[in-house]
Amino acid sequence: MTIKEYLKKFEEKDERILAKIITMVEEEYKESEEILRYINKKIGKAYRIGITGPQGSGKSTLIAKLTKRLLNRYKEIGIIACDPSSPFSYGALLGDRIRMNELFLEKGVFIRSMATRGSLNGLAYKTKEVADILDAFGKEIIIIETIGVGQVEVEISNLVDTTVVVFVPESGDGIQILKAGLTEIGDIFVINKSDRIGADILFYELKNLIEISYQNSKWKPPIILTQAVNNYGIEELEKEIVNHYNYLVENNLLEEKREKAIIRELVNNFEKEILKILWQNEKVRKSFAEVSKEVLEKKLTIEEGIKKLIREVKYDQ
Ligand SMILES: Nc1nc2c(ncn2[C@@H]2O[C@H](COP(=O)(O)OP(=O)(O)O)[C@@H](O)[C@H]2O)c(=O)[nH]1
Ligand SMILES: [Mg+2]
Repeated sequence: MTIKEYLKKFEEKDERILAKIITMVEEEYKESEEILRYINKKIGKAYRIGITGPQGSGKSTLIAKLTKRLLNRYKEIGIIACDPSSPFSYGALLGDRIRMNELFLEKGVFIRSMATRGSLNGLAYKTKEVADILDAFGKEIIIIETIGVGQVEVEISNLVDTTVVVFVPESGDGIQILKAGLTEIGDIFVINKSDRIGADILFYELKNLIEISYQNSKWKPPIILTQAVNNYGIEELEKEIVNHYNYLVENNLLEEKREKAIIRELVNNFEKEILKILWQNEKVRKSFAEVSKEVLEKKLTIEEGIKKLIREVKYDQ
């Protein structure tokens, strides 16, 4: 099949072709650029929700239950699960497969697992692109699951409209991270496994931290106690997601948030490419080797070495 034929079937909502298209982009086939250009004008309709938190906190279970509820209102839902070990196609992520199993049978629900191997931040390498493809395909809601406490939340919050941060009573680390100031990421906080002891204490601890961290923010994130396995609290989670969506729309923040994220993406990728070009340059590499030697031999300080390198890079232009 030619790429044109693929895209035609994509247009006709063929989910097998959707899976194939995702693989082509994920694995950087040569058609990838044409695919991304094709979908570029079709994105922006889907609402994107990020669910992040420690491994085993119940994210997949929550997503399965939430999706069931959302299906009362939406026909097309896409789920991306970033797993640290291996991609779905290799048979890993069995846990997620079992928990989300019932969803596989639901019409309109498309689940994709992505490996995070090799990526630094717990986010799979092409997550944004895959979300864009699902959006262009016609998914109305896209849910992205990522593991992690810390940097990952920052990354995921750049990709989605609403970020849900999940804690469990035993995840003490999470609170430490929050205290370290990485808070203003979550739009909604969830304490899952609230059937366990410690949920109340965690609730008040979180509440205090959020009140401080978000005191200058117009949006005050709610904290929801859930028990995903028992389907408890899911209705409230859905309600709060809708509240956050309404807040963004009523304050004209949705477009702004999305535009900022695109520009951030442009800057990040531009910088990455510039670095690549820089290190591919023979002269730069040669100067760097020379300067390194001089620095090691104490002929230059590190500062002097950098100045010399910058002079040579500039001169090279
Ligand atoms: N006790 C209890 N266990 C839960 C709850 N929600 C999920 N679990 C269990 O926690 C384990 C990890 O769940 P999973 O959804 O795979 O977590 P993930 O790694 O965050 O996606 C599974 O055995 C779930 O059945 C809950 O509310 N209470
Ligand atoms: Mg999971």
